[in-house]
Amino acid sequence: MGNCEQLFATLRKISASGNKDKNDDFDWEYNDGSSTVNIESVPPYDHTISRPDGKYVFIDGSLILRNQRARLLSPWFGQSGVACTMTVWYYRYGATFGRLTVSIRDQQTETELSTLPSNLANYQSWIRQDIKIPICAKDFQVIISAVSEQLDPESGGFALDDIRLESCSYDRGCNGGPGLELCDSGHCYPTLAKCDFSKDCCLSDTDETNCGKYQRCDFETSMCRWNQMSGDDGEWVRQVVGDLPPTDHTTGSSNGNVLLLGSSSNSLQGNRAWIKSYAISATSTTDICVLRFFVFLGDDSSELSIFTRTAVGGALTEVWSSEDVDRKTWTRGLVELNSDSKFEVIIEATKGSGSDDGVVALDDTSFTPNCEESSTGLPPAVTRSPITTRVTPTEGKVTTPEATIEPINNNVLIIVIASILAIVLMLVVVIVLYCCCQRVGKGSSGSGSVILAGVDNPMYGPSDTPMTDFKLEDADTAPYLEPDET
Ligand SMILES: [Ca+2]
Ligand SMILES: [Ca+2]
Ligand SMILES: [Ca+2]
Ligand SMILES: [Ca+2]
Repeated sequence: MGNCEQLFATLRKISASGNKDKNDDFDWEYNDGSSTVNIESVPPYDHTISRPDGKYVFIDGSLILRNQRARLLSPWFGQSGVACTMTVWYYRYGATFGRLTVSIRDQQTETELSTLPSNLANYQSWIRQDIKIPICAKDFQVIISAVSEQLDPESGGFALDDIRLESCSYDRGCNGGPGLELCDSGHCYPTLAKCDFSKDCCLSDTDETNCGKYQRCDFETSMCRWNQMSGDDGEWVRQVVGDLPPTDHTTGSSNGNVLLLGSSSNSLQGNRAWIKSYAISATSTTDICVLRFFVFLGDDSSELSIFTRTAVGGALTEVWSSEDVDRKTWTRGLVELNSDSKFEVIIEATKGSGSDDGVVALDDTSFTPNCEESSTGLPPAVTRSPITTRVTPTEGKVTTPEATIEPINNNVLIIVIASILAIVLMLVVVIVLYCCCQRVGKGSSGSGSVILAGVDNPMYGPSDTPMTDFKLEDADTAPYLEPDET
């Protein structure tokens, strides 16, 4: 049960004593940098020192039949930690050979971890590939296999160099300290990793037990304390994962549930959806409130942003954005939340460009115990100030969840006032027209109907004078009556 890094040091530079599998079909060959290897287009230099006399291993496709395989074995390891990664440099040369895979095996099973890319772009150059070793792997061996897919043996294949494992040790005997907690196994883990739905203790579940004080949601049966909001372009949907992401974070299975935006065909690029948290009490400087979560972004234009606000409809402050997050993988996010007054957290997903690839998925949110629920909700915004301040000053994006509600009310008010004014104006016009008609009707005594042609109203007939009590009419009567009387 030794230190992974020490054990793997034996493979840091490929040596002639590299482990060969006795049960495979052919062997990785060792190029010790001498000029005895005489195969066309075999790597002309190694990766370690970039020199013709550098050392590496390779396979010679001209000697290998279809479906035959060569396996390079690591030593056996006792216990990996939670962040163990294997790095390998590989080189494709000559005729297209087949597949290069990395697997892990214990005493019972062998599991393929990765098939290394064989596209044209990485032909005849040294390419780095990182492979994550399953967390807390125990009594295991790593295997790199080349499998022939050639119809006929041809010169060509793969070369390997500089295989190493990083961050693989699982040190015991930690005494804790500021920002550290102790696993039952004697290992230490960061305090901020407690109850975050991510295993940080091997040999026990110390860090993921006794989580009652944490406000957590794995989205398996409900949205917990998260609420949908209006004023955005749609809703997050709690659902079982599909093509993307292929597994949720909680269970790591295709049956797990996540909160998703963008899987349906009616979700368009740039569409946004918001959820908000419960109201959280003002924070103190000593006991910070932290939100942990896991996000899966489908393509480069999918986005997740996190804001806080201290009033309903009030200004939003961006506290986290996904600009540097890797795509198509579950990524852990962590944001410290500080506020002098009670606040809510708003999580915004923005659909990316790909119809299927542009998804945004959220899983396993957890607030630390200092994110205490406020006994009352947020007050409404006193004045409208739809200005978003960003932690990163490089962009000036303005996002105002629910801020659109009040402008809509203002618009309604404007429409109502405008309607009333229009009706009053129409009444005035009708009255003025009516007065003119009355005048003309009386004045011309027979020709008034000509002026009001098109207005079908017998009241304006030549002999009809029912409106004599109308003051304005009275005042104007004399001049118009004059012609008739003369
Ligand atoms: Ca080398
Ligand atoms: Ca954890
Ligand atoms: Ca919504
Ligand atoms: Ca889940």
